[in-house]
Amino acid sequence: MNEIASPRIARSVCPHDCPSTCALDVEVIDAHTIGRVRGAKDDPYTAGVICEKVARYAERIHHPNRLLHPMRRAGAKGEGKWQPITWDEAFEEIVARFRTIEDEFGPEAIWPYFYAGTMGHVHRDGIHRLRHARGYSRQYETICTGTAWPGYLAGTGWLTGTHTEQILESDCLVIWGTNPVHTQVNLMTHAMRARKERGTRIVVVDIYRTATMEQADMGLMIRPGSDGALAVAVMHVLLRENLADRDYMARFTDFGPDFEAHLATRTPEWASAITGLSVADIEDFARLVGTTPRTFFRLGYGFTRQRNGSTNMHAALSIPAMTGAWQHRGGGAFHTHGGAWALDKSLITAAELSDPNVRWLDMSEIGPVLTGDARALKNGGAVKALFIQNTNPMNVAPNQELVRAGFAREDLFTVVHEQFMTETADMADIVLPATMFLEHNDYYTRSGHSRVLFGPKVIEAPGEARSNFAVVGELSRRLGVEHPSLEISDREMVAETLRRSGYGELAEIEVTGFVDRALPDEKARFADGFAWPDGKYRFAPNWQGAADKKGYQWSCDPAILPRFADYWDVNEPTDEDHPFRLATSPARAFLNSTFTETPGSRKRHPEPVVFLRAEDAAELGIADGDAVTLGNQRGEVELTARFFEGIQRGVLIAEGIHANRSHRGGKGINTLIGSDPALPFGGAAFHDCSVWIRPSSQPK
Ligand SMILES: Nc1nc2c(c(=O)[nH]1)N[C@H]1C(S)=C(S)[C@@H](COP(=O)(O)OP(=O)(O)OC[C@H]3O[C@@H](n4cnc5c(=O)[nH]c(N)nc54)[C@H](O)[C@@H]3O)O[C@H]1N2
Ligand SMILES: Nc1nc2c(c(=O)[nH]1)N[C@H]1C(S)=C(S)[C@@H](COP(=O)(O)OP(=O)(O)OC[C@H]3O[C@@H](n4cnc5c(=O)[nH]c(N)nc54)[C@H](O)[C@@H]3O)O[C@H]1N2
Ligand code: SF4
Ligand SMILES: [Mo]
Repeated sequence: MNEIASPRIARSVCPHDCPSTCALDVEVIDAHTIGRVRGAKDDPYTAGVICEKVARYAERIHHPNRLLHPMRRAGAKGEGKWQPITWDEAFEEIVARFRTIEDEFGPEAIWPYFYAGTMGHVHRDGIHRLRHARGYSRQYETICTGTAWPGYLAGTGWLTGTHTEQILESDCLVIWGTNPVHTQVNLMTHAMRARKERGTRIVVVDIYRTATMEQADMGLMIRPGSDGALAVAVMHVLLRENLADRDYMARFTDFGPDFEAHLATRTPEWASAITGLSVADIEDFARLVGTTPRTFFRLGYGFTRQRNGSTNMHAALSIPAMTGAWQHRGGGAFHTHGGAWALDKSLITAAELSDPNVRWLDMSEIGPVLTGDARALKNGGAVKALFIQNTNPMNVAPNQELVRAGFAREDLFTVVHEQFMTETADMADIVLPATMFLEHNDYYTRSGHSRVLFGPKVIEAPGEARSNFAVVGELSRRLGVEHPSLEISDREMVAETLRRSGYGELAEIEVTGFVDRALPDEKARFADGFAWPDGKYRFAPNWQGAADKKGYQWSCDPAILPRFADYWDVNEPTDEDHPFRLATSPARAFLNSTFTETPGSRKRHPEPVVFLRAEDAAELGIADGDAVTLGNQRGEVELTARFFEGIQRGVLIAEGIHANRSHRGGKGINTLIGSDPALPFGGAAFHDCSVWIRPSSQPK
């Protein structure tokens, strides 16, 4: 065990799956207890501001319901009966079951399943050591970034963009398909500062009047999934009104007569019918970005959680390539800094043991996978065991009826390593208690900005909780794995990874707590060209190039994709039986399903509600506050109706992933969402769903 430094204020990093990755100042009361958590003032990105849910972290880390001891299921699956066991007994049972399954069905019958409960690389990605060493099924990681990244890559060839600090030099900030007031507070800190200091105009593109749109100078409320239409109509106006930078396009893009002819048909009138915006709105937006060279496009994840989301990302990203905004400081676009880290994580993941012949299973398709869908199983055998860390698929994964049926299988052996008795842990055979970020060492990359930060262990873990790294290590050893990563501590793993990656020595890094990996400004803004061999941005997206760079797998025939930046009509259609479009946008005080356990967050979001227009409700006999049922071919979910005029006719918004058990009827919002892989490379279309709605009191 490492020695614990106990200063009154410890520097740390928020570990949650949020682009902000805030630098934190944590009050340490004693070796087991923290007090207030504050945003670090001396971190230029955090700038002293963090979200309310993490400011109250003491509620979470010292929560009375934290898991403290390993447990074995004592009743039927999901019945909630548990028997405490020792770690030794837990490991013995897991090893015995895994061995039997390996022998009988082969190693691919075991699926280590994880996501980003902690974003620390050592404790998040260390699970791959077990997978690679034993030849267990691989996980195709689509649930969050599967639609967003390919769209960006297909244009620029690289996942980087203009430094977010340069928002202070922008004259216009376009916040597109993201709701930073809820999901990334720092962006708002910088946006508001820019407006105050420079008069920066703020445009927000979303499908309802979000808390972010409330703050905007121009709010564009569009129909779900219609972003591509808005983007190409903006480009139509830019060309028509001579606002496109033709010199820039000739040097830095593949712009040509075919694309110009294509855009000639994408008129504002055409886009008005698809987006629901007026022609004047579209023209005003085009003129604003066309006459403001320093326009910064902050492109989010939300608008890509549509079946056509990848093409929408690419279309929106194409606007600054036409205006030449990339040429100016404070101009261009940003989605994630993920391409810039150049980390050597091979020791964390035991990359050299990875067998290219082992099948990939798509994490978003966990429902079909566990219920024996041959396509989802890649025509291989059934999954017989799950080892889960860092994620709560019984609540967050789409197509919940299948997920639930899968987890209920008697022949499935499920191990869940968790901090709380989540709805996934409820379905386990063995539950193992996990540490929280202040109880272990890790480093964190910041996707919304260029710093890599160190988060040291500052207090002792409660009960018998063990870290992900320790548990994977011990399980691997007991399964007979030999690997250098099994010989070292989490702190040594951080140090060695940073060293191998050329970041320097941890002893020096921990003095400030970070390394800045900002690319030179010109490189981040693609001032010397984009990341394709000819240096040119692709208005004709290079999907195969994106697939080659990231190992993406096609979920459709490449020939069906639009040739150029465009609106692609492949979303779930509405029809007479399913006339409403539902999106499941993020709630402010939850983070996916995390924080649904803390009192402060529950107070802010006491029950699952769905926003709808009073006019729509009136036609259906729904009153404000009524219990309503939403349904489609995948199932039914109950929520409380809330009238909201900041939403369009025919659209429903259910903010946040409440626990399934918080819904009357016990079915959560992801019951309604499809798990069919989004196009072209998979991913879940969480905001693309057609449903009916009726008062729950009314029979079908
Ligand atoms: N408070 C809070 N913070 C979070 C999270 C959370 O759940 N709660 N989740 C975290 C995670 S894992 C992630 S990946 C990030 C995601 O953060 P974001 O990038 O902000 O993405 P989303 O949260 O999915 O959705 C953002 C917005 O996209 C809108 N949207 C949906 N469909 C469309 C569309 O077709 N067009 C347009 N223009 N907009 C659309 C939604 O209404 C929503 O307001 O946030 C992280 N931070
Ligand atoms: N309807 C709907 N569904 C969605 C989304 C949406 O917008 N709408 N968003 C999707 C997105 S973007 C994402 S990223 C996924 C995220 O889905 P998940 O990855 O499941 O994220 P969380 O719900 O935050 O659950 C993370 C879990 O990890 C646990 N955890 C945290 N730290 C540790 C640790 O150190 N060790 C261990 N063992 N466990 C830990 C937490 O207690 C928590 O239960 O959800 C997706 N689901
Ligand atoms: S959840 Fe996001 S905004 Fe809140 S402290 Fe963590 S990184 Fe910062
Ligand atoms: Mo995410």
